[in-house]
This record gives sequence, structure tokens and C-alpha cells, in this order.
Amino acid sequence: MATDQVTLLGMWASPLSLRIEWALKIKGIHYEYIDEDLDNKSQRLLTCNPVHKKVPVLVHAGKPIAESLVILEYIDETWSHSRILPEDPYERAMARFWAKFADDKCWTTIHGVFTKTGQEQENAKSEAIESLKTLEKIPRESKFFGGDAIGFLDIVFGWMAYWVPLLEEITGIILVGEDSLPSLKEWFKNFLDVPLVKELLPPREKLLHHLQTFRQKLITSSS
Ligand SMILES: N[C@@H](CCC(=O)N[C@@H](CS)C(=O)NCC(=O)O)C(=O)O
Repeated sequence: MATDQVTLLGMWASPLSLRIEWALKIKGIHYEYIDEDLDNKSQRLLTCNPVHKKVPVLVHAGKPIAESLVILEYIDETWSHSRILPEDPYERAMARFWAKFADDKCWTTIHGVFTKTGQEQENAKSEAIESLKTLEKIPRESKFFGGDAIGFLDIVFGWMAYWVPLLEEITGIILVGEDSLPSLKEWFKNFLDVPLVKELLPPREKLLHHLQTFRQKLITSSS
């Protein structure tokens, strides 16, 4: 492997892998992409992320980095010609705060809505809606959380714009309505309209089918 080579171990339907691809593309970094079979993880993935054994993993100059938020920060610091995190330390701290909130609360509860049934799903739905209402209140003066161009928070929240409508279609549960969360809904549109964002999205029908199968498998195995 060349010393400065950048390789992403990802999975085509992983919204967290997509975060890393968006960041690398914004920075103009050339990278090799390796698609992992998460039902049969490669030795390379297990060696690169022995703690969690999950994608995404970025391998830079032979050194692996795991956890999507950690990778995003690494990318921003390593290729610092154009920053995705705000320059101002307080703004940067706020961006990290909301990124952690989104992963701790929104990711977990939306995942619950998608993977649970019955009362457990109802509970996850209430918690997801509460978390999303909190996101709705984050001040956004321009089209994006990063200003006129997408930045760190847009990349972190980005999966919701594409995945939430698909999960709503599959479960029949509406989480982000035009009337209930208009600012978030508008940001969904703004974000998905960005050419660089659009060009990396997995095909809608293929992803829909994958998610339906994934949900069915989880539900069947837990009943
Ligand atoms: N907190 C981790 C979560 C990574 C994660 O959950 N990755 C999923 C794909 S989206 C995965 O690899 N799942 C395989 C498994 O759980 O075995 C991050 O932000 O990178």
C-alpha cells in the first residue's frame, strides 16, 4: 500500500459510510472504496476495527481509524485546506455537541422505530419524535447548518434526509412531517439537492429492498 493511500472500508447501504464519502469528496481526496459484506466480515475489517468490528473504517497511510465522527474529525484535521467544522472554538464545540446528540438520540431511536415492533416500537417512536423536535430547534440561518455550503453537521445529519423517508414508507410511521418539523423537512430538501450529496446516494429502489429485507430478518429472528 502506498504510504499516503486512503482506503475506506464501507458498506453501500450504510449511512455512516456515506458520511465519510461525502467528507472525502468535499475535500477532493482521492480514495479507494472497499465494500464489506457485513454478514461475512473480512479479515481486513476485523483487524482494522477489532473493538467494534463495524464500518466505516478509514485507512490512511496504513493506519486504521474507526467511528464515523472520529473519522470526520480526522479528515478535517488532516486535509485542512477547507474546513468542515467551524473555525470558531465555541461554534466547533456546539457542532460536536449536536453531532453527539444526533448519534446518541436520533440514530438510536430511529433505528428502534425501524427494527422493533409493538410497544417497543411505540416507545422508540415517541423518543425519536422528541429528539427530532430538538434538532428542529437548532438555529440555522442559511440553507445548511454549515452556512451557505454543507459542513460537519450537515454531513452528520445527512443520512436522515434520505433514510428517514424510506423508513417511514416501510413502517408507515411518519417521523418528519411538513407541518410538524418544517425546518428539518426544508433542510432535507436543501441537502438532497446538493450535486455532490446526490451523486453518492445509493439507488432508492435497491436501498428500499435492502431495508425491507433487513427489517424482516430482524423481526423474524427476534420473534
Ligand atoms: N458508532 C459507529 C457505528 C457504526 C455502525 O453501526 N456500522 C454498521 C453499519 S451502518 C455496521 O458496521 N454494522 C455491522 C455490525 O453491527 O455487525 C460509527 O459512527 O461509525
